[in-house]
Amino acid sequence: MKDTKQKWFKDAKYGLFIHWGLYSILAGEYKGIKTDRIAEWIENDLNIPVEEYRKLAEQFNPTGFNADDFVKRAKEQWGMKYIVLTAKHHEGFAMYDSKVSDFNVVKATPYGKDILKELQLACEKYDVKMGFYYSQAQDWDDPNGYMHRKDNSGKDFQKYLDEKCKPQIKELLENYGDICLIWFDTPMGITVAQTQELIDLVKSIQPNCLLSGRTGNHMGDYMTTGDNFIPRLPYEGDWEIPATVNDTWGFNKFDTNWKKQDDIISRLLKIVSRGGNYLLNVGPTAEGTVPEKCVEVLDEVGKYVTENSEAIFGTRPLGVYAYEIPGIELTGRAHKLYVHVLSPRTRIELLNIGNELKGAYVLSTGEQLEYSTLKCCEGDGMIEVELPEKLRSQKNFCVCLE
Ligand code: JFZ
Repeated sequence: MKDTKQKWFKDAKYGLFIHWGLYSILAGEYKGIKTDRIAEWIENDLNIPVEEYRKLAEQFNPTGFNADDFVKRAKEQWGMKYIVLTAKHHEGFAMYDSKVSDFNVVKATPYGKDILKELQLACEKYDVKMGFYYSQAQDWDDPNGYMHRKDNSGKDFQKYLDEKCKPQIKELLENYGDICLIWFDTPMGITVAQTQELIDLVKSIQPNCLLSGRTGNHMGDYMTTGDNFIPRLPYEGDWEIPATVNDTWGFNKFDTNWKKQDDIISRLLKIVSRGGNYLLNVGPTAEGTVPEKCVEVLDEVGKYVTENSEAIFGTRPLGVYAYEIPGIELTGRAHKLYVHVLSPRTRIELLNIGNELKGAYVLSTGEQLEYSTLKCCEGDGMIEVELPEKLRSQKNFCVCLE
């Protein structure tokens, strides 16, 4: 079991993942050929020569990006507590001012500004925690970086670690304020000793910086589940689910399979009730904006999250999964059970969660509700909350039981 021993992580519940890089320019298509996989993998999947891929940097000019708006929206409108940007994805391109490699946003693009720095300043202004994603093993740009499903023989992986990976991580930890976590990813081919080198480096600079479950060899600080995976039962310890709103991470102009707001709300609550954090991704366009449809969904989810924040943030996992009541999700903290009503109903019936109740009310308005309890035997029983007429046709509200 992994324990971060960090309250912020246990309380955070909902964060924003941002996959953004040169792949956002291609947006799922290269020379008329569409990729049938996730968009940020296009270089690897369509075998784009490194020299050609590098040239994309000359087109990267996201003038529509405004870090301040972005972070403000994530915090105030979407209700998210932390942000994780791809500082370097598998493509090897740094979204910050790196002295280690010129293949970075400041040196190689007409934009010329340090995106991570802009994000850091906005995160500090709005009091949002910032972390970054860093692909520690795969680097398709570096001659010694790992490449998936390609011939890696003859590469000097340690050289890549020593000359690019570690120096870049050092830069990132020294120049961008407090980093809440590093999202290392897909530790292909990395040994226990090499993983330890990375961990030692990170902790020597920022001892409180957490490391994702994909740091390698089960040596991260918390567990990272498979993408979009919702466990049936609570997991022990601290964990996080990386997830998409559509089916890709990096922007793909052909992927319009946006999950519905109700689906995202229900996923978030299932994850929260089982003790995890939901790291939900947006893939900005090459212009630096988030697709309108995606914003609409996140805005709607955000309304629920901000109206019912007490029932989400700082809650602790429940052990009542026998109660998979259709249309209801439960979250809780000491002496409070939050009943999230996600489809219309006339009453809430809960079996075997105890029978002592001090009150029942609509969380967002404080409106008191009629309830009754039934005692079968000691410690057993039923709670019934009758919903008033006007609430019976409604969904997406939360009832607090004290
Ligand atoms: C990785 C990346 O390759 C991908 O581009 C994206 O960044 C995503 C968040 O992470 O892909 C993975 C890695 C591990 C699993 C799934 C996708 N997994 O263990 O299920």
